[in-house]
Amino acid sequence: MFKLVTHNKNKYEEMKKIISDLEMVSMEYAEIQADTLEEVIDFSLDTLSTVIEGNFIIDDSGLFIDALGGFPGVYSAYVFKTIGNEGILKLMTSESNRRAYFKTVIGIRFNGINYKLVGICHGTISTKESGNNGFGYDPIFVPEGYTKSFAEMSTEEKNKVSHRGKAVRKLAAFLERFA
Ligand code: ITT
Repeated sequence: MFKLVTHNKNKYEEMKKIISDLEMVSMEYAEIQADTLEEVIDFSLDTLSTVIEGNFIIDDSGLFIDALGGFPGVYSAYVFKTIGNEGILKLMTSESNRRAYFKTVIGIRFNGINYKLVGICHGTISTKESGNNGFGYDPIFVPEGYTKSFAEMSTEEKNKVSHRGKAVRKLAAFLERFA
């Protein structure tokens, strides 16, 4: 069993579909303020290693919107809690460039060493929310090559193209080889 440290059950459920050998350690931990997800991951792996025994993984993700200079990016959790999807759609009113991408960085603490795996999914911000599946920004994000949002997809369908799905498949290969 490999430990995923998160307080976000949705992340765990998506990952568990790809790596069944995953255990959720439910913990909300403070993150540093930094310019990149990678820096946040490095810091979190180091601090968590003082309280979590043995090997574990974490996931830090964000939505990067072109027209907003990459916002909400590393602030995705806070922005979702405060202005939410409605607020993002308002900021995007009358914006014709709707390109955006989701990025997941998976941090692995393995035998005392930090590793990072990245997954990116390009797409667009829709003009209204649609769908009830998934979580977070899923109702307003339409992945490239699709006409429906992540929230209108099953977990399996989302995993096929999503940032997290891509990063978790790399994690599966890592674990198969080294764990
Ligand atoms: P942790 O305990 O794992 O940190 P979190 O929810 O705080 O859980 P993040 O720090 O990675 O997670 O915050 C990213 C935010 O971006 C998160 O709160 C979601 O609202 C959103 N998000 C992340 N992945 C997403 C996805 O696959 N689809 C939609 N929204 C997502």
